[in-house]
Amino acid sequence: ASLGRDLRDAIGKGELFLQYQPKLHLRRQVVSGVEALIRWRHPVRGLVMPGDFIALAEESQDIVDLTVWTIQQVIKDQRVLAARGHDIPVFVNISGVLLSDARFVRRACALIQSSGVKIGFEITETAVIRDPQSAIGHLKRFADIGIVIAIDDYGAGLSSLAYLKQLPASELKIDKLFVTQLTSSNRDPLIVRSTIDLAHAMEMEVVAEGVETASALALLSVMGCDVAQGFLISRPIDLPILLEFLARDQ
Ligand code: G
Ligand code: G
Ligand code: NA
Ligand code: MN
Repeated sequence: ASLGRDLRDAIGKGELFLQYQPKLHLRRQVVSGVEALIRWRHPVRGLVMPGDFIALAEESQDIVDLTVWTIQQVIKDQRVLAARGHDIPVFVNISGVLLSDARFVRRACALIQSSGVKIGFEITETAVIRDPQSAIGHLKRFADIGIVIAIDDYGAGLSSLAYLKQLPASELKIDKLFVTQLTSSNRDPLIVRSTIDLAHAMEMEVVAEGVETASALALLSVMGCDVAQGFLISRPIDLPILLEFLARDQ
């Protein structure tokens, strides 16, 4: 059987689940948000990672139901976090195809607005370039109802400063491509520092992804990076483990 066909049933069968990766605020030394990452417990193939099924879901339109399910799950889980005293935004990755889908935008806004929970969306610039007018308009609607917009994988895809300056984003995530070898590369530190300066000039917070070493974390702090995410801080983890991690963190 094909993975794509199985995916259609996976949501109803409860085979999808979320893990959460903390985002550490460097000056405040607190977890200021978490990113939700989807996984699929396939009955035959075992654990399937999003890299192996998100593209299929985008082709088949199953991405709509998958993302609505993710938002609903995140709303439940964010309430659990808030009840334990961790009222921090949970970020959902939003596929580019959904940014020009007016029906999805209405559903997502309705769910999130009525929930009252803190949610962010991570979107790539490549997604915006596909249909800029529509994407930028929809992102403004998200931002207007309090959804935090983060630009994901900055520097790794199709990028245009002409669009970047129009996006209602408050967070810029530097791609891990520039971060994982930060302290052993000649050019990565130059790229990271100039990206931090650019983001700050546009009044955005900067998140470095792919922070794997203490030396990278130290250099990012010196460079004025605001938030760090990566295996050094924590791998993506299940909600109960996240709650333990946050309890230790206080
Ligand atoms: O967790 P992992 O490193 O395997 O994630 C791989 C990719 O899958 C990342 O690019 C991430 O943005 C994407 N991804 C994870 N969860 C979701 C999701 O819920 N929706 C979408 N569209 N992409 C996701
Ligand atoms: O495209 P996106 O940025 O959403 O991808 C997130 C992916 O990056 C997740 O699959 C996650 O498992 C992975 N990831 C998170 N932290 C690290 C890290 O420190 N190093 C590497 N190599 N990958 C990471
Ligand atoms: Na992401
Ligand atoms: Mn990313």
